[in-house]
Amino acid sequence: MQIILIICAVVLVIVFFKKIITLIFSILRIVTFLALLVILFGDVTPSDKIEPSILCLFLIFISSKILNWPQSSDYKIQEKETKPDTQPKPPKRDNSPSQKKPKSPINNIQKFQITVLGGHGVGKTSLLATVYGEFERHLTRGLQLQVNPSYQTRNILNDKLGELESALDSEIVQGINAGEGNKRCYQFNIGLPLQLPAIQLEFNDYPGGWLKDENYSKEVINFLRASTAILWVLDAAALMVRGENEESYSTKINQTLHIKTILNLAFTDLPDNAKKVILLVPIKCETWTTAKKDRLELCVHVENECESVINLLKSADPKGNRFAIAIIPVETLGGVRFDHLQVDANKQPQFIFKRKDEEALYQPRYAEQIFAYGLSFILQRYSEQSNDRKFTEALKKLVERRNTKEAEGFKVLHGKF
Ligand SMILES: Nc1nc2c(ncn2[C@@H]2O[C@H](COP(=O)(O)OP(=O)(O)O)[C@@H](O)[C@H]2O)c(=O)[nH]1
Ligand SMILES: [Mg+2]
Repeated sequence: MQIILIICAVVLVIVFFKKIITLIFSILRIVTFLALLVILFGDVTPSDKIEPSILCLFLIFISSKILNWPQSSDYKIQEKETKPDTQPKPPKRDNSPSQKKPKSPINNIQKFQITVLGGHGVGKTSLLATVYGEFERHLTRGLQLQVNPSYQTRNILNDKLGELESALDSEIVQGINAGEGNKRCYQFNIGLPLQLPAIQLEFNDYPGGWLKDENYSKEVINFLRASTAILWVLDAAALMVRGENEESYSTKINQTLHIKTILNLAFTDLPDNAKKVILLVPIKCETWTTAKKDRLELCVHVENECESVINLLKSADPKGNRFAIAIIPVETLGGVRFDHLQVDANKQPQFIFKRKDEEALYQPRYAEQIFAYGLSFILQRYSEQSNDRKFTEALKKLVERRNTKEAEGFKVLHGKF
């Protein structure tokens, strides 16, 4: 009993001690301030004013620091929770009343997952960087939409954009390479201008190696099942160019068999309410987007390469209410052309690209179509799920900006966009 009383007394003294310290410093600040006024405006010779004034200012500064300390740290915590560009933390599973925090506006953000698939070095990261760069450059104009990448996403994609811009300076040699070993995750927050973001896009860019490995492929399959959009990136040169004996290197470079296996597993027995947009994106296609004949041929190659997956989705959704599939060719460099195919010492193919001519520039084309087709699909899902029509205007504009010309290589293969 005595011990409890002693503990209570100690706690009370600590609490009071804090209060008393605060009180003493408040009084000190007021007294010093009054003293400063007297020194400055009182009957004191100017040379005698300097030292006492400095002492008073120092005391005011110290007492303010001590008194303001708790408020400034509180402010920092609040700033962290409401800053629009920060990423929301995953929701905690613990729902006990003591753990519940007031709902911050950023918690209302709706997440959409996007999977980026393709073989090593086909250009997945280049595509994302170009889409991001084009959005920053052109699309925000008049679109009533604000797109903010997370800090890390901005850094990685800006670095990649720098790499792409200087890629034209020398001959580009592309073959079968080891590629990256890690998955990359990119996040963008989307909202109306000057408002808190309403949507978070989470892109997972999977390295080609994950598609072959059974342990890793499970994660890819789960992410694919939960994804609203899938970007299937294909190397156009590997689709269009044949070797000396007419052999195609597409299966090897585009890793078509592994991707098809994974997509078939992921898309089997999807829930009835699952809606997805699948964009088949041939890149490195500058050489085949000038002549109409080449564009149509590229489309045919893409359709043939992805046929089994397209058919699976079509048979699961004959009316096209749930799945939308389109071919969207993107030129992430623009100023280069395919020159020739060679074989290295290990008999592996190498595709050589060169600058179109001396004046040719880094000039990406059609990257904005990924937004026109993909983001508009996601905004529609957002409106349906949240019953919120705030993006109607942006959606209208995105739909207007879609390129629907088959003669330019764009083709809707299934469903409604
Ligand atoms: N010819 C050509 N090469 C490109 C194009 N876009 C990217 N590349 C090159 O493709 C290579 C691999 O790109 P990257 O995005 O890292 O591939 P990832 O492994 O699929 O992410 C780089 O050397 C790029 O310079 C393009 O539009 N045309
Ligand atoms: Mg990459």
